Amino acid sequence: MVDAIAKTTRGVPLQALRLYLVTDQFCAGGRTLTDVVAAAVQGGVTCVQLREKLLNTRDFLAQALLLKALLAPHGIPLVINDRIDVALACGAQGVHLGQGDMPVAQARRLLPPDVFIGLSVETMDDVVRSALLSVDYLGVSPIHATPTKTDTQTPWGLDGLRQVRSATALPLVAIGGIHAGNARAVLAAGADGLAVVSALCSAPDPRAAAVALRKLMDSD
Ligand code: TZP
Ligand code: MG
Repeated sequence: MVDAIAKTTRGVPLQALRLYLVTDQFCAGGRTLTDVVAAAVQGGVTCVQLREKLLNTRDFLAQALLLKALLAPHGIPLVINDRIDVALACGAQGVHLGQGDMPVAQARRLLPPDVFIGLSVETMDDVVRSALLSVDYLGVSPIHATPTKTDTQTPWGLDGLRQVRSATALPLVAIGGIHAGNARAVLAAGADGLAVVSALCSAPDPRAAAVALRKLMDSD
């Protein structure tokens, strides 16, 4: 359940994790990420993660700075996937780490205390270990199999998500195969927020897609 004034450990309102856009230049087609994100923000996205696998460091940072300037006036946090150096250089509010990325303890030492950390959990062992880490939310990954990312562990499914929900008090952001057709079921299974790539980045009208998702999510 989401409490509008509930805060994560680093003071991030839970509401900020509610509709969490993860970028993918490939899904954006010929459009710039900045244009896609700007449209999705108009539609009600609450958090944006820059996830960039192809750009060199300089271009990654340039994209991060563009998004930071776009999001800051809306009070929407920018999260950088994996790259602590890029997060520090652009002044991101958050970092998202996978199980193969820099360990949370070392990342925590490098980051200012107010920068929040999200951690992907792919197995129940990951969830159990997260209890000892200084993380602010868990990314439950993937909920459903998705063509957007195929190098994943076995999908959690809704039953798996329910098990994660009962195993931790940390905020849960669900990711993987989430769209307007299943968003409410994922929330009902215990997610505090939904992270999506293709449902927004591939949408012909990312603003309208975000509006539709928010409408579904907020009619709980
Ligand atoms: N991590 C786990 S699944 C995934 C990531 C980045 C991709 C999710 O993409 P989509 O298009 O929302 O299914
Ligand atoms: Mg990663």
